[in-house]
Amino acid sequence: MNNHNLFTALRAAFPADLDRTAVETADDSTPALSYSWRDLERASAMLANLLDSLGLPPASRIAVQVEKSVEALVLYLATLRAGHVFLPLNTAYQSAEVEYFIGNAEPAVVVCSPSQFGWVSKIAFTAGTRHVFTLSESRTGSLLQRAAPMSDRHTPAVKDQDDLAAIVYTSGTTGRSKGAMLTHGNLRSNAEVLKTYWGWQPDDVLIHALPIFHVHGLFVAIHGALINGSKMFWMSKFSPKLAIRKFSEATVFMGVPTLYTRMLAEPTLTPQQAAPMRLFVSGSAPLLIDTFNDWQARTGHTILERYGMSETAMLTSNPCSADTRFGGATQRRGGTVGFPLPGVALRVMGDEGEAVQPGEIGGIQVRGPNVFKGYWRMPEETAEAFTTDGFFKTGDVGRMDERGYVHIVGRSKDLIISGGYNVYPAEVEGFINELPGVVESAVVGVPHPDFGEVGVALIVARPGAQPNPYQMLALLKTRLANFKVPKRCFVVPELPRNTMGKVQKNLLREQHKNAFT
Ligand code: MLC
Ligand code: AMP
Repeated sequence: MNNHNLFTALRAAFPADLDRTAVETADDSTPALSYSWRDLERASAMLANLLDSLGLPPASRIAVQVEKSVEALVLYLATLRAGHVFLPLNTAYQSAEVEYFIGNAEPAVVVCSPSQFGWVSKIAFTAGTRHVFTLSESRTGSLLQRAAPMSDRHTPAVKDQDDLAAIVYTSGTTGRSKGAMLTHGNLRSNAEVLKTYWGWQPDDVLIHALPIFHVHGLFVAIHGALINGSKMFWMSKFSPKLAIRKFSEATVFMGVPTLYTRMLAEPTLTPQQAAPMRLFVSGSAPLLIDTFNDWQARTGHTILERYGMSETAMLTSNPCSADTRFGGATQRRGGTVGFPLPGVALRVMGDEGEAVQPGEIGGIQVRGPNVFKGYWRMPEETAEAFTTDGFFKTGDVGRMDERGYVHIVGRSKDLIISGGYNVYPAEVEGFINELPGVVESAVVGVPHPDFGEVGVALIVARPGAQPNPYQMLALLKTRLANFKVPKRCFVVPELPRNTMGKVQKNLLREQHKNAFT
């Protein structure tokens, strides 16, 4: 029987010489550590054996909220290998957020940082999780201790294409997060398409600078390197100076636009320094045309912008080399996210569900082997997200030009993308409205030179109350992931509303558009 376990596809791409370096850490403050392909093979077997020894039901959720480390990468591989479902959680999430995810996903195992064990384990045990392990960025904690005596041989669990590999939570417009269920087939097909479309070379080396709890760092970057048997430089935290230094030993870089703007601020970014590099990829948020042009001028390289989502992995990409489907187009165009990837059907639809004329703006819908299976335990939300003919409604608004390039022009979903992280105003407003002295609030996204876009909060106070904006933001930081906390807060007499009583967020965005520029 054919095993569709994603791990087996990644493992099959490991180089024949397992003693070569697979991952080398790259951090300013600590000496580099080197992990061979054999290390990844053996360590993932040991962790998979540990998971097997727990006697978990098949496809148990393994929730992981840990700092970035190579061991965390190995835990991801081990989860796939043992046939369970990886559930990554942003380390910025606070207790209310973690409580929701654990309550909703009911993981059999939770792995957290040793410093967070107290509150995370309390939440997990209350929700019925039987096993809570710890893992620190410096390789300490109960997870590795428990795995140490385990065998370093393990036969990967047999999986079907349609079996779940991961659940990635995305916030919803109503404020309730939804777990996007991604299958082994979704992730494998996307990794294989990108390997060809981005022309991965046998000697490519990736600078891995992104967090590994979201699609970009976890799937696009890790799968891209592993399925090509490529070495990774592993930065636990992005440092623009160090990334630029590493250009001399690498060939591929992937980042959100903020990473590019931060590197552009470094005088060491020169054409000579960037010369060894082959490919710079940007995604997760709109890349400003100025950043695209400045990067070309400063390095001689043209950034390849692509577009994706947690629910779908990658959907479109600018070409890396000739795309025969589009007349042999090779040009990477700024301000576009390129062509639908091979195998991805993409259409632009009007409000009444009709296809718009070429070049016209509408809602982007997609279908393909990469599109997720649905939202975890949310059949109604899942049904609403798909059309009757099986296309997923992305919530992004765009157009396809006459040459076939897709342009994202906005979003129908009320979403702020800040430094590549998604912030749903409804969720933040819910937390603000519970603060003392607040009647109601509105959160809007405004331009920001570093994060691209950030939230600004407008608060209406209760009669007689005088909420202090700084205290409000400080309080929010104790309850919400810090990247979701608005960067500014203003107390206003009232919120502008239209005749239907709906808050006119476009007016608020206009009023505050220069708050940071
Ligand atoms: C950090 N802060 C942010 C923030 N990141 N605020 C808003 N938006 C963000 N993205 C806060 C910090 O909490 C801190 O707040 C202050 O800003 C300054 O922090 P910093 O030290 O400058 O930030 P840093 O730790 O350097 O992080 C910035 C960053 C990081 C850009 C490196 O945000 C990052 O790695 N972003 C990548 C996100 C990503 O991987 N997205 C992919 C999603 S997948 P304070 O108040 O405590 O000082 C997806 C699908 C697809 O979208 O298509 O790929
Ligand atoms: P997430 O839910 O974190 O997976 O975020 C997915 C969303 O990020 C998409 O629906 C888009 O709105 C946005 N996105 C991803 N890539 C791009 C891009 N290159 N340009 C504009 N928006 C993007």
